[in-house]
Amino acid sequence: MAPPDTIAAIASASGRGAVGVIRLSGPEVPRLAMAMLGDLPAPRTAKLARFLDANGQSLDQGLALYFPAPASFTGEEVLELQGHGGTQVLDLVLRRLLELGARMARPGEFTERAFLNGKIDLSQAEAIADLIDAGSAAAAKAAVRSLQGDFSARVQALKAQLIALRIQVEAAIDFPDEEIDFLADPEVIRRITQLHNDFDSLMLAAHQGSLLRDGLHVVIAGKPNAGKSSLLNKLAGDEIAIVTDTPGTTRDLLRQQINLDGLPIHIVDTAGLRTTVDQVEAEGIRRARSEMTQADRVLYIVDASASLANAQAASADDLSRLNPELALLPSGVPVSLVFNKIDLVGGRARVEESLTPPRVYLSARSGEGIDLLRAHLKLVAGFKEPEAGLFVSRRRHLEALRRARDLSVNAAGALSNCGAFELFAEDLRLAQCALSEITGEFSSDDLLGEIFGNFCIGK
Ligand SMILES: Nc1nc2c(ncn2[C@@H]2O[C@H](COP(=O)(O)OP(=O)(O)O)[C@@H](O)[C@H]2O)c(=O)[nH]1
Ligand SMILES: [Mg+2]
Repeated sequence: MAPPDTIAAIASASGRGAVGVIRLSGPEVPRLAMAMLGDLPAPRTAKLARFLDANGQSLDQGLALYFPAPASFTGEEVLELQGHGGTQVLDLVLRRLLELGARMARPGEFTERAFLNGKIDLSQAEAIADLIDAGSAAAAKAAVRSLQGDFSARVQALKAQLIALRIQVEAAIDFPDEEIDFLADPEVIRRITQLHNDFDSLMLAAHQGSLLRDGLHVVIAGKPNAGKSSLLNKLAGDEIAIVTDTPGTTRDLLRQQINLDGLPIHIVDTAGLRTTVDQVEAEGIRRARSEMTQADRVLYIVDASASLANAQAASADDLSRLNPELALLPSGVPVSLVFNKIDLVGGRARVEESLTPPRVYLSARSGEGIDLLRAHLKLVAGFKEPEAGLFVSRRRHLEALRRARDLSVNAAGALSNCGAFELFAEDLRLAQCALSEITGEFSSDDLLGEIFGNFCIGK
């Protein structure tokens, strides 16, 4: 492989700021520092320096920090220049560095180099992006924990358990005389049980961690005038959607993100479902439907005052007779029924979790029952109040964990049903590979490109 080149980027946010940071990483750093500063600063010591142009004139002055390889963020030679945070002055310094032979860094390239040089594993690299993008304090705290390696450590612990079991069974394959002992060994049974318990608890924690990051995608649907846009506004605490009593007001999809005690909820308000000759409205309805297929949950709003004389007593049959659109909701997407406008029928705000689908009775106008809907959303997401020790994780991690867990359950089955040692060992090996995908010991270039491509430049 060709030796890495030296990359440079403005690492601070774009725009005007008190301080602007330029970062450099690669083997050419000492030469570039000499040219730019006239001197190589002492390692890991802040040095006040002038940043020079080709003629030795000052472009700026600020602090220079030099981190010799391998004790740096990327594991390479690193120089950080902290100058004034104006767009022009930062550009001038950056341009001079490019002139001297540095190359503009791609998004996430510093972090990618840190990963490739073994400074952090892949889930830690992802945690850096998650920390920067965190939408709530809880998500930020969880991302820091992942960055510090809490999640990786739990994955590594599972891997160690898999390896210990493999060693034991492979010994039994090599020394067939001991087979009988192995199967009856209470230690092996105990280890398998322990492994499955640990998988379950890590998956539970990872699920919470991915909720913190990705949240719940909720689509509000229903007939025109049921109060969908009013509900969006109430949940968001703002007048985001236009509310009128003219049916068919909402046509475009309206998106809004709210935060329920750390759980991000991505809400989409949609055009009311009905048959229409209006082309624009019809397109809105088509988009509403397609949005629903991707939702984690559809809130189907029923106007309790119009659709049903007595919403409280409505049976499932009444409901589907009066709301034929209900049958058209995409299958496989969980639905909650929201009976709105209870203020008009003198109803009481409440929630019925045990019905299928569950029902919430509220008034989007008065706000009565909105707290019940919020609690309902947290419940259906399986979200608990963020506890200490939570870490952030991604869908990709959950999938890999699920695959590894299923393989280890298979393995145990193969062992207890037919004493198939080879199958057992092979399934455990595959489970181990699945876990390695999380930390990045096995990862395709495509995956790396996707992960680091979503970073900001300079990170
Ligand atoms: N009394 C009452 N009126 C409501 C309630 N929610 C919405 N409305 C009214 O119903 C009409 C339609 O509301 P809107 O939110 O635009 O419905 P959408 O077409 O489903 O988006 C408006 O006049 C709202 O003020 C409610 O809870 N109680
Ligand atoms: Mg609307």
